[in-house]
Amino acid sequence: MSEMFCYQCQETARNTGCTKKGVCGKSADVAGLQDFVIWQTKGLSEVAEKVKSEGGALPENLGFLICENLFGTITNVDFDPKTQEARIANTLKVKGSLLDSLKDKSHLSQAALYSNNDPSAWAADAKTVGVLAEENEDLRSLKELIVYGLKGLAAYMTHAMALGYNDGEITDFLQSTMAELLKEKNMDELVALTVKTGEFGVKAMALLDKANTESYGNPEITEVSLGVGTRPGILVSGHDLKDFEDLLKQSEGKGVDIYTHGEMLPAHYYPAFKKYDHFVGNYGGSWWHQKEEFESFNGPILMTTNCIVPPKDSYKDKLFTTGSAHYPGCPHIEGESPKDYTPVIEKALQCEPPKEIETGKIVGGFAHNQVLALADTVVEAVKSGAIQKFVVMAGCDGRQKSRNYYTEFAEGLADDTVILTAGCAKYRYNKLNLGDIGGIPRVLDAGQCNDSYSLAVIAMTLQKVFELDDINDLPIVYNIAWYEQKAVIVLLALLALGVKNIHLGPTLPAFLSPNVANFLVETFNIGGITDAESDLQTMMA
Ligand code: SF4
Ligand code: SF3
Repeated sequence: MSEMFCYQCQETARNTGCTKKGVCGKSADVAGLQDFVIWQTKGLSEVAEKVKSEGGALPENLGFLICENLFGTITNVDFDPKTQEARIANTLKVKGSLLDSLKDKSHLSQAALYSNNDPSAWAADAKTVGVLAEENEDLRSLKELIVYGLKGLAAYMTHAMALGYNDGEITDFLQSTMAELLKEKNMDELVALTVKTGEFGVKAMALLDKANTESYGNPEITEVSLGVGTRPGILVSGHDLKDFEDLLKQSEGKGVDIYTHGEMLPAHYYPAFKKYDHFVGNYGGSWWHQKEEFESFNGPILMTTNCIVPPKDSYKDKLFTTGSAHYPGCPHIEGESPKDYTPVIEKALQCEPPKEIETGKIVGGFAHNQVLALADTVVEAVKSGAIQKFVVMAGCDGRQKSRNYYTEFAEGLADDTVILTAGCAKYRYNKLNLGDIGGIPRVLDAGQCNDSYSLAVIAMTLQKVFELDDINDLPIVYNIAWYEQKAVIVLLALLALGVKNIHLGPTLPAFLSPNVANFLVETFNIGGITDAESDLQTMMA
């Protein structure tokens, strides 16, 4: 038996599965503990369903606990065996007290009844409860597709909850679906559950959009500086805007500057953050460049979520994690908002200012409200033929060389096309000078990966304006890059909205069995990618 098995991300070994150590740097121990977290979260969900059926009460924070457990197993979020163990211990505790409250414990699964509190047993027990425990490759494929979608959904819910927004219907769905996955299911039932996961993905992204925009205003067109100032800096990465806001407030007037990295870039687009003079720019590119960029930044880094790359010693003591993000040996900011960021600020004051690695500006802030404010101009440009096509190039970036494809594809697009983007995939082309069409930039960045919701809102609005029956009749091509599980929920959400003909790259997920991949091709006409030149011809025809 292999030491571990994980195939949840695009960079999985040989595009089949990581079996010794993750390509991401995850150890076999942590992989096993994460399998155990998922298994026990299913067990807890099953017990919770049973308590509900008996009319019993559930702890108020159960939805949050399930979200946190799922979030902590997403690629590049939590590399620390200690925190994975703490998640398991807490899950067993909550589950234990729910079990005690049950009148009838018959017909419960092994996951529901498991009660061994000894951490040394978990790694061994994890061997029998991981991905490969489901022997049928098609059932396994669909079950994992659902779990990965739920992981992404849970991450978005965690961010919404941090801003005080919740929706019991969504957390109930998470819980009941995790419980359902312990039951015997046939293909049709799992397909139905997959579709439903996508529908709830739309709801979760809409909720997070509401949370972000009601808390911080609607994103606006914004020029973001890429250069550096003369004061020491703090670099913030990941996706959590609440953490970002707290740090901004606490660091004001302290003699430090705040920069964004990776998926935090869209923080610049929110009106509420523009008032901070010490919020000065974006430093570097997408997540996988961090080893060089975190080193040359000189100051501390705050990782609010994924994507963490195992750090170099040169900045390990300056890499602070918070929330679900953890890395062994890196300092962690504990607690709930407002968290105390004093250690990060103090660390910054001992550091040199960042070393400049580029200069210039990029433009973003084209979320739904801003684009719809420009709707007349956009619609006119489409009607006049100045804009022939939109290309949705949202999703993730990654290390693989083959992702140069996305730069080549963007460069090769005709001058009358506009790229709609969200997520860190944008770093493959957002610094190219692609110009504008009558004042409309040719790259419209809506924000983080969850802001793919904005792209869907824009598409649905255009569908109405042009009075089309089918969203697929719009002049929009979808060429999406994926890496981790948030992209899975974005994909399922787009399918739930009726979007067809999506191209997914740079490779199709290893967790899609040939039959499940065929099903997606036949039902939704999902396709892969080839090379930029050929794809430009076929997709843009
Ligand atoms: Fe491998 Fe990706 Fe799993 Fe990491 S998250 S172990 S790279 S499949
Ligand atoms: Fe990027 Fe990790 Fe997915 Fe949020 S930060 S899109 S890869």
